[in-house]
Amino acid sequence: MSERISVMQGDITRVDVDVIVNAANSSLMGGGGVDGAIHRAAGPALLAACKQIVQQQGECATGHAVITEAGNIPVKAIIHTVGPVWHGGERHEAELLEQAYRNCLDLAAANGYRTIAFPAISTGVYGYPKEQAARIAVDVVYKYIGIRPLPEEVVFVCFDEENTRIYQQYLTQL
Ligand code: AR6
Repeated sequence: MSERISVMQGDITRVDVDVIVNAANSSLMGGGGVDGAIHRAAGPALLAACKQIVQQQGECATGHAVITEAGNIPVKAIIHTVGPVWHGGERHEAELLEQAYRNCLDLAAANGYRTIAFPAISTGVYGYPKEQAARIAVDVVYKYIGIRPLPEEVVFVCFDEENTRIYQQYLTQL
């Protein structure tokens, strides 16, 4: 089963999968980091789609996820989730991060997508300790795909070397 999970270093907007995940904020109006990169690559159609969602159902709460078109990025869809801001670990951060990953996997599966790429949610601006975040990401995905057919393949796309090394280390332990 662990052959269904892989790690690579790079830019998530350039990965060949059905759906990519964005580490967004609750406003869904874009931002820095991976969110900025995705909005830049996708173009204005993505912002318009996000605005429509916020108009219809309000902002996206921490741990929740929504799905949109992908604009100019050559994937089928983008799933936007909001990871927790790290406050020291006493504010349900782990639970919220697990929830974020699980909701993304649910949305991908519900839409029939076979391959999904995740960034290291919350480990940039939101300050989640990288080792702890990687363990949660890998554990949630491993358990999820262990009992479900979809998504068939999950790619963790790390931007920095530190996260790449951490993820590789956890994956070899599976
Ligand atoms: N591809 C893959 N990963 C990336 C890319 C990229 N192109 N660019 C950065 N990363 P962050 P967060 C990595 O800060 O911590 C935004 O402003 C980065 O190295 O993007 O969840 C949102 O609007 C890090 O490991 O997201 C929110 O306000 C990881 O992506 C806030 O940041 C996550 O870093 C969300 O903070």
